[in-house]
Amino acid sequence: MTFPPGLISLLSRTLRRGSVQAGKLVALTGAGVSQESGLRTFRDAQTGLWAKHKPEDLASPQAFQRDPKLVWDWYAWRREAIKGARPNAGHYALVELESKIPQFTLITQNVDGLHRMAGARNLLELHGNIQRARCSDCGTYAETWDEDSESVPRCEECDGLLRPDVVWFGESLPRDQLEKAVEASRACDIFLSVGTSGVVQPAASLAHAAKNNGAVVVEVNMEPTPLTPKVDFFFQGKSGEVLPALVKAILDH
Ligand code: BV8
Ligand code: ZN
Repeated sequence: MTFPPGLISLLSRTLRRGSVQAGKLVALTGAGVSQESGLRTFRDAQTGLWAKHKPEDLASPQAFQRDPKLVWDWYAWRREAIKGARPNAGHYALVELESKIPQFTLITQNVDGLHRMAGARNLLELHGNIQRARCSDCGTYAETWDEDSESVPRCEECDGLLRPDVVWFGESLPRDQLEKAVEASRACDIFLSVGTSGVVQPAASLAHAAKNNGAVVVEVNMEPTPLTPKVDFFFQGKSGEVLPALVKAILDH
């Protein structure tokens, strides 16, 4: 895969090059990055029992209110699917980039925990993490719970129903994570949008915040998205192939 020389020299300037002031890079990832770890993207059709449900109809406080067991079981099914998943070359390429760029922020919409598993450090999980659960009444985090129980596990503190520690549609994002994400996006020199359909707000607004503040925006995706017409560079392809090639081109520069 070849990249425009202008992009490579720009990207290589963000690396630690002696005392030269390194640039700031932000990477935003979506479900497409996890797809090559065998995980279905959010838009992919669901299978089996879940085929008749749209994710947006299950990932909401209203759905949990209406049928907590159905929603809890959907997340238990997704945790089961994630159990065998391992980070792929795309996750590791971002970790390598982070190790070379002093000011690197990874913002993910994914709730599968694969970036953390790959070794990402400066990571903002905008939509939470499916491996964590908290009480839907008092907010106490639960470290463990009986995954096989016939009913939705309950909080040890107040006996409230546990819920996955993710951000549902109609819920606000964790303030500190969102504030840090907006600040990093506004201040960065390069914004990398990878494997996201750019539909879900407010995450989808981060690339525009970067662009409006003078950043060069690079998109890697299997297909064009609503962001594509606004980016400076668009690479159509699998993130697990494009990202390692991009990192190699920068480090060989
Ligand atoms: C909120 C956790 C304030 C749960 C998720 C404007 C402002 C604020 C809110 C809104 C707004 N407009 C609309 C809203 C409401 C809503 C929203 O955005 N709706 C959409 C549908 C229009 N937003 C919210 O409700 C947010 N809350 O803003 O609070 C508020 C409060 C009250 C009322 C209003 C506002 C909360 C949003 C968070 C929802 N939670 N996840 C769970 O996972 O169960 S979002 C969920 O969907 C995922 O986390 C992910 O972020 C998102 C799916 O997006 P992607 O990651 O992009 O995945 P997708 O499948 O869409 O695309 C994958 C892409 O990868 C594709 O383009 C594909 O081509 C590509 N691809 C596939 N394979 C590969 C690949 N690319 C490269 N390589 C490959 N191998
Ligand atoms: Zn509780």
